[in-house]
Amino acid sequence: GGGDAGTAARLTAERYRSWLKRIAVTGAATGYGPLETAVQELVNGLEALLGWQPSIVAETEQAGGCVLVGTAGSSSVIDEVLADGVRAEGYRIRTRSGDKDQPCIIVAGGDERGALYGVFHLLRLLRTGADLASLNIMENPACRLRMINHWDNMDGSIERGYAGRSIFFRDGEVLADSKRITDYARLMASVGINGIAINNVNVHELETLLITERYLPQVARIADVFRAYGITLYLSINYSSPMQLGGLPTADPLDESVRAWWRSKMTDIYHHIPDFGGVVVKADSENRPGPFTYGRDHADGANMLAEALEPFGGLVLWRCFVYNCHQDWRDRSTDRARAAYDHFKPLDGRFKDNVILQIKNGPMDFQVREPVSPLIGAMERTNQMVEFQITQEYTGQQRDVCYLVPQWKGVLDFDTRCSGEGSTVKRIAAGEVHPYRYSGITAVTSIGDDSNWTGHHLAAANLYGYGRLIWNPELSAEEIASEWLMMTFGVSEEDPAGAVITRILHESWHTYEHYTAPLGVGWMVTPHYHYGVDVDGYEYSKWGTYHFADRDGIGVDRTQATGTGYTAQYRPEVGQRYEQLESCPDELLLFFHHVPYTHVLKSGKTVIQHIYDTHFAGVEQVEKWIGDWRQLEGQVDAERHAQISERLQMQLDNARQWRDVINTYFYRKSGIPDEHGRLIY
Ligand code: GCW
Repeated sequence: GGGDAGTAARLTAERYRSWLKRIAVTGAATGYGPLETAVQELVNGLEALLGWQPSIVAETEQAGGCVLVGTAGSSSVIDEVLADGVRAEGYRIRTRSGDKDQPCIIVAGGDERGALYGVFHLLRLLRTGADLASLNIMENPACRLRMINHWDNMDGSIERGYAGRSIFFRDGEVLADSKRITDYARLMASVGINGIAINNVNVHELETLLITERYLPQVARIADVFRAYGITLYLSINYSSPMQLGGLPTADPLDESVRAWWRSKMTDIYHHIPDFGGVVVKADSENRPGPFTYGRDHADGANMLAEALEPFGGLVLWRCFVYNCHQDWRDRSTDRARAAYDHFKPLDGRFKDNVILQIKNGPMDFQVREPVSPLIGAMERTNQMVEFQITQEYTGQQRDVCYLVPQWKGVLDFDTRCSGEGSTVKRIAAGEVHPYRYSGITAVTSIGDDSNWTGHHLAAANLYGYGRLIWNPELSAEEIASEWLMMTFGVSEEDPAGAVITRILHESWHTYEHYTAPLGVGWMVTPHYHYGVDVDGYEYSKWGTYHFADRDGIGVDRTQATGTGYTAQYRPEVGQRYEQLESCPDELLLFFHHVPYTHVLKSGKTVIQHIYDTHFAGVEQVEKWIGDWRQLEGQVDAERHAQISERLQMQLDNARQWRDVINTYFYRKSGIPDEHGRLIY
């Protein structure tokens, strides 16, 4: 920050000028787009970041002070730089010295997408003030499918959206000409996203029509915008479309007329969008239609769509969020956490190879803390991808700060042991553990038409961080935050403002966990909204979401010995760690065990004292952030400073309410006072 920013920017621009005077491009003009986009982005980026327009020259004239952008096979210079290591969508950036006057920077893409990602990397280097003198960077994406799911509805609303209205739809229309969509494509491509499903997995009546002539022409225009940025478009579909659109009496996947209907439907879609990615399907889940109605299973259901998509190279992303949402809370034998594994594991080997099962990171539903889903990696012969949630449904709804990259990293680094030691989720998603034909990672996005995209300015770190992390899961949460900080606020962690923002981000997930549901138990939220506290809101309900707190203890017994047997869904090395009270990590204790309030944690505290301490600490943490943030007035631009202050204040109100309700509730239940005698109501 500070008043020297202008001077600093001028100096940086001066330093870079000699390197970036000209741009040359080499690569077959496929008309497909990303290479052209790469050049355009470089021109725009240089102008925006450094204040000049580079000239575009022919490859032969490049000489010094030039950036050469190209794709594999287009020139000997590019191929030499690419050498052997760069794969599809990867790139290499090298400074080539020894040229006549000045050296040249070469951005060589394994393909067009690679060239585009390479250019965005170069722009990132400029924005973060890197030295260009001896660049030698090679990057390949960790996984093949790097996706985003939107839960946008055609009336413009967004299910679980906290940043305004949809950028794609409004009042039943597709916003095909929106400039916002181009900006969004740029944002997503800049972190390597290559696939986007634009509509909600809950496909309602109007959205069912997206795959009809009424809307396909406009959807195709959105696909054009994304294509230029190397992003493939997908749609969520309604499983009973053959009935709703085709007038058939059934949507039975084994019925020949249904199969024929889908084949012809896919032909229509590909007529409009030749590189359509495929369909996302929420079937037999939370009252959505699916194959169960016809006595068929998920493999029958998915394969029928897969067969229709196969001739076009399309994919079926079949969600595994399948559980009984009409459970009787009196029934202690049913455990929602078990559902995905119980439904899908027996089907391993039955899915066609253009079906990918899309599995939420945890067995329940994007809680602030959950174990990793035991289904991940458990199916050797079935393609899988992991689903995260960027939109902060259960983690503060972009009113409260919650930097989720550390949570996602924990999931990606988790060793499932499904194929011996080292069978981490990131390697499964990369297709390195089982030889999946397709695999990867997707996430429910957090954006809307708010001017800052994500509602809370700091929530943008999650959107950026998601893309960076799934491109390279070896990046640390700190590195990602630091890049984001520099590019968003123009400061490093050493700057006073940068230091505060960094600290808030890094403390935020634990802070949110501290003042909300303790020790992995989850779900003490206001039903339906999922923001704010309601300890028993989901307790006597049909959703399978219980904490079982009584006067003696709390938690869900999911052990094999005395509980629901959920721990047996993990490989024994993993399951045993959770099964035994002694080895179960504190932060997941109540997810796996029902214990008395006096049970002593590994931390040395009793469960009840842990509840009190963390809830007081969580609020204090937010109070501290507010104090620190106030100090930055004048150091961060006024608009962002004010907006973040306002949201921190909302977070404080929320945290206090959680603290007081939770502490009071458990004090009344247990009758055990706080050791430190603090105020409990
Ligand atoms: O978490 C639940 C959400 C629903 C969502 C569902 C899902 C789109 O509360 O809003 O529906 O998950 O993932 O399908």
